[in-house]
Amino acid sequence: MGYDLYVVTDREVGRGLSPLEQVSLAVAGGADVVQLRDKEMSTSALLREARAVREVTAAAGVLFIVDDRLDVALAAGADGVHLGQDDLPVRAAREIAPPGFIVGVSVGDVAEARIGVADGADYVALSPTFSTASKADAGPGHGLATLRAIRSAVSVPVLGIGGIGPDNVADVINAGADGVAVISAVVGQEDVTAAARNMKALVAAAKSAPHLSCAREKAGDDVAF
Ligand code: TZP
Ligand code: MG
Repeated sequence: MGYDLYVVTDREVGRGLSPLEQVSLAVAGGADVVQLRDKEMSTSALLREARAVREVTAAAGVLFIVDDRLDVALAAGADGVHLGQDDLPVRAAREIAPPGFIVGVSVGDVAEARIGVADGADYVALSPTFSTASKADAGPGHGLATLRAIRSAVSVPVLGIGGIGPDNVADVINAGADGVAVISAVVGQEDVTAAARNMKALVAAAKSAPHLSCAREKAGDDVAF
């Protein structure tokens, strides 16, 4: 299963849609992975939402990741957890999680990516790839050169997250990303399903275009394509 289009829920950006509604609409548009990310809900409410998201994603064969909360992810039967640099350490999550459980980690540079993978991360996300208004403390974007460097440094899937939309998604794939994780480009759009379908098609097009395939092979070089 791929990571081409990884959709993250957000209460504010999602224009009043519940996380479950955001997930359902994104899944209808072909999201490959969904992440339940909600920092406001009580733990019991988050678990209820996660269990409902689990049903929708299981029926569609879509990977389900919970942000931050390994306990909620395990209790809901999610496929994995996504951890930041200040969250439960990847190594600790790996020790608790059952075999096959996905542990993803946000990284800001090559060193963090290498450590994440050494500690057992199944994928890394360059966070933020570009600057974004969707995460208050995201800081400035690390850019495509860092993405290329991470791509050549680790062998697990690499995602871009932060500031990615229809206009720059091909650049991110071209720099060697296996997929893109987005909030506003999908759940912030009026037609969430159509936005997901469009982003997914743009990722697929970038991956299949011959000159971009060539660029992907060379990702990691300091060459401008
Ligand atoms: N982590 C790093 S940037 C970000 C998260 C959750 C926000 C991404 O939102 P958008 O709207 O796709 O820039
Ligand atoms: Mg976190």
